[in-house]
Amino acid sequence: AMPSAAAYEATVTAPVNIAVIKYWGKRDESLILPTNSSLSATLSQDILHSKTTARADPNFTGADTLWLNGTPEPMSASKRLANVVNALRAKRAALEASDSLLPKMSKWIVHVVSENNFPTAAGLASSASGFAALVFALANLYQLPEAKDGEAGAGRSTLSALARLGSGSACRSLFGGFVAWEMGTHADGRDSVAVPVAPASHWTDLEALVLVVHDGRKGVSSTSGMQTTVQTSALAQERFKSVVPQRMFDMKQAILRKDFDQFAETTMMDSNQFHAICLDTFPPIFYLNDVSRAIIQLVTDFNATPVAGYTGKYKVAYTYDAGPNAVLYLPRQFVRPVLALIQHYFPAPTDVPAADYFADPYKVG
Ligand code: 2P0
Repeated sequence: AMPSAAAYEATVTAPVNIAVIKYWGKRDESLILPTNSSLSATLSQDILHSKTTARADPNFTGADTLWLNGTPEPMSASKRLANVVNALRAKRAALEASDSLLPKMSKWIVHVVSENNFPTAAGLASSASGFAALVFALANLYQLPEAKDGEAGAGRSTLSALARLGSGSACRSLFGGFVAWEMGTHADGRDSVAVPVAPASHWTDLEALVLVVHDGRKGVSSTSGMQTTVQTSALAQERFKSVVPQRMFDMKQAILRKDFDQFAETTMMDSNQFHAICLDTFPPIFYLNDVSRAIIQLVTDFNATPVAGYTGKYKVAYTYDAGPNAVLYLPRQFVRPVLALIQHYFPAPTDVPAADYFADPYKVG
């Protein structure tokens, strides 16, 4: 009988990130290289994360398989999924080639189980945390040196480039806190990686609120939507060239200085411009709806209302991704008043349990 070889397994979690400088446009579709740099804040993993277990076993037969929220799918069914797994397997094979004592895990079938601890009905993209968790789980399973690097090490950025092959925004979920995705200049994508700007502990007063306006699937997928934008929008070309570089600089400075006014203004203007280039796309893409726009008006009015003892220009900032749901960033002192305003102007529908309507605020983590 064959001696039974050990199986290996690794379990990790990865966080959700919400961009404050938006990624929208690719210069290379297969390597997922962006037309502009972007920057995000990570939401606390205590509340929102993808949890992924990867297992390699010499006795597994059949195909590499992913159970995503319980549903099995061969990993070869998705080109992006296959690209990510193949890239990590190649890194493991290179390690094995240089050290004959290592188990030949790269030859074994892998099973991956991935779950989000937030309902898809939260209206938050799960591809970012999902691909980040997949890459980190496989890197740990394969005991890659990059996986041993903490968030301050270069290994994490190297892994972020592999998450990028799954979904662009996923590269920003390999870190916590405030994270830049530098677009890079190389054609092979080696410098199109995520880099930490500041850890979450740097700015503990900043909170995020997720306002679910509509929990259905979006009409136009990000991948095809941004393709049409790059092909048809002249305004987008102006954004890539003349607007985003300065905003990346301003945003990093705002975060490092914990300057909420600069952070808020840049965040809101960049959300507006992202939706403007969607409108400038032909045929146009509409992600905001009337409720989204009413929330923008409410935030604008609240910011214009003086609060005794507060000297800042802004008290809350909105941002919207490829859908109608709002994410608000705000200093902790304004969480209660803003939630009270939201409840007043957008009372809970009678068919939604109060606990679902009014969950805890999300910490930026
Ligand atoms: C972002 N979004 O920066 C922007 C803002 C949506 C609006 O990244 O084609 O799902 O997989 O690279 O990452 C959504 O795009 O697109 C996105 P692919 P992805 O968060």
